[in-house]
Amino acid sequence: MPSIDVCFSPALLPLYDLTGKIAVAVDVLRATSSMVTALANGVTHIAPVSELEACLAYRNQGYLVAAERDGIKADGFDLGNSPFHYLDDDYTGRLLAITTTNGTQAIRQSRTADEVLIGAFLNVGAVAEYVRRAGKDVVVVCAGWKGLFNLEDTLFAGALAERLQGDFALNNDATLAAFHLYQAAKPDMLGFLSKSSHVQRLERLHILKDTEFCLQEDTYTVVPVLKGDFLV
Ligand code: 3SL
Repeated sequence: MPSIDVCFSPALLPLYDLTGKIAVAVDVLRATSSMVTALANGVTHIAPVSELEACLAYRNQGYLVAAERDGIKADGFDLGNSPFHYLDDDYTGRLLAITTTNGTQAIRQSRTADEVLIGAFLNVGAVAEYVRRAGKDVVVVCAGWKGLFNLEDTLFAGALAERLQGDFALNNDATLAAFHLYQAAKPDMLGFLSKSSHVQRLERLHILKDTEFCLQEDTYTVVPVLKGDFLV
C-alpha cells in the first residue's frame, strides 16, 4: 500500500527523499489557492518563480506578472497573490508568472520528486483522486512561513490524509498529527485558525475574505502539475 507523509516546512526537505514519489506542494494562504483559482479560470500555464526580478522579466514574453512579499502586492507587478485577483477579469488563454514569499519556493524545492502537484483546500478532492490513481507514495510539502511550521498547510495535509485513508498508509507521526489536527479543526476551520500567525497577519492587512475563500473545499477540479518550469 502506498503511504502519505508530510514535510512541515521546505527547511526540512533535506530529511526527505522524494525520489519516485509525488510531492504535493501547498500554501493554502494564499499562493497555491491563487494558482488553482487562476488555472481554473482560464490561465493556461503558470511559471512559479523565486525572485522578483526574474518574475518581472517574463513580462517581455507576454506574461501577466504577479508578486507578493510579506502579504503585499509588490510594486510594478500586474497582480498580487489574492485568489480574487484571478476571478476579477477574463484571463482565458493568459500566461502567468508569479513569485511569492513561501509558496513558489516550496514548489521549486519539491522538484526532486517524480511529479509535483499543487494542492489547496479548493482542489483537495481532485488531488486525492489524482494520487490515488497514480498509486505512488505521496509527500505533502507545506510552504510554512520563512522556514517555520504553519497550521493551515498542516490542516490541508490532514484533509488529504483523510481523503486517502484506506488506500494509503497513514503510518508516520507527521501524517497522524496532521490528520488529528484536521479532525479537530474541521467543524470550524476559520475559528480554529483565528489565532494562527498568517491569518492574523492577513487580518492586519484587512484580508479576511481571502482566508474564507481559501478554506473552501472542492471548489475546483483542476490539479496543476509541474512540467519543467511551468504549472499546467
Ligand atoms: O508566502 C506566500 O507564498 C504567500 O502565499 C503569502 S500571502 O498569503 O500572500 O501573504
